[in-house]
Amino acid sequence: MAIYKNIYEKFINKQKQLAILIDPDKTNISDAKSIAIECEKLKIDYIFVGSSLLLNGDIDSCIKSIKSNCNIPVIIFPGNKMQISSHANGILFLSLISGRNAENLIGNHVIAAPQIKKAELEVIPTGYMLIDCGKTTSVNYMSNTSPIPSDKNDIAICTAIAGEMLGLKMVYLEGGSGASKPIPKEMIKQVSKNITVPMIVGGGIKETSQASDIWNAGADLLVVGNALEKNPEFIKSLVNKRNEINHK
Ligand code: 1GP
Repeated sequence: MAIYKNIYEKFINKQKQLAILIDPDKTNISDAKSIAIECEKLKIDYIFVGSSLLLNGDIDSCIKSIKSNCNIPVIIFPGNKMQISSHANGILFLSLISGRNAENLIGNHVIAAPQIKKAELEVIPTGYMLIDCGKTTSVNYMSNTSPIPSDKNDIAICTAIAGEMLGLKMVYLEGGSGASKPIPKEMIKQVSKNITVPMIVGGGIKETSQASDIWNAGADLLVVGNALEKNPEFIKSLVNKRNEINHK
């Protein structure tokens, strides 16, 4: 439970956290190596690895390359039940609680459970909530579920509360990779006020001011993917912002 313990302790101490998302389909081994070295230097909290689909990428080699170049915990953020690797440190065991598709609530979990157990990964049960952030994202399409409308704070609040009541250890508000805009601040604020587990927020974060608004609204762990692929320098400014908020 080392990873969750660390996330939870920081959450209790109101320390904001930052994870970067590496997509093995878009990141070759040598890029994974340089990202890992940079993340180590900047003291990124976590590296998430996952992809909606794996066309050419290889999750094992990608994680091995990251692990041999940094000491940051690598957490699988699985796009589907096949994305499991014993080289990672942990896995988000995602229940898509915003949807009503039984496969994403329990079916895939049953299939993946023995592999995950064999891989000896730290399993972090996480309530995954898709929020409509302006366009149909891969996860909406692939999961065959409708996202929660971005102005329906009441639905988001009740869904997150139910997730916590079911024993899920974190709630993940997902705008979708490459979302045109991040999740609204007000929804983040309302959900965070109503739960007592750490909240992850990701999707469509392209500017430091958006990251700072999201942290200040109550997100504990922020995840950024696409924007870093386009502008590797962005990571430095996110780290500076996280440090500034944490040292206030
Ligand atoms: C993590 O899916 C996101 O929650 C990543 O989204 O690629 O838009 O940063 P971006």
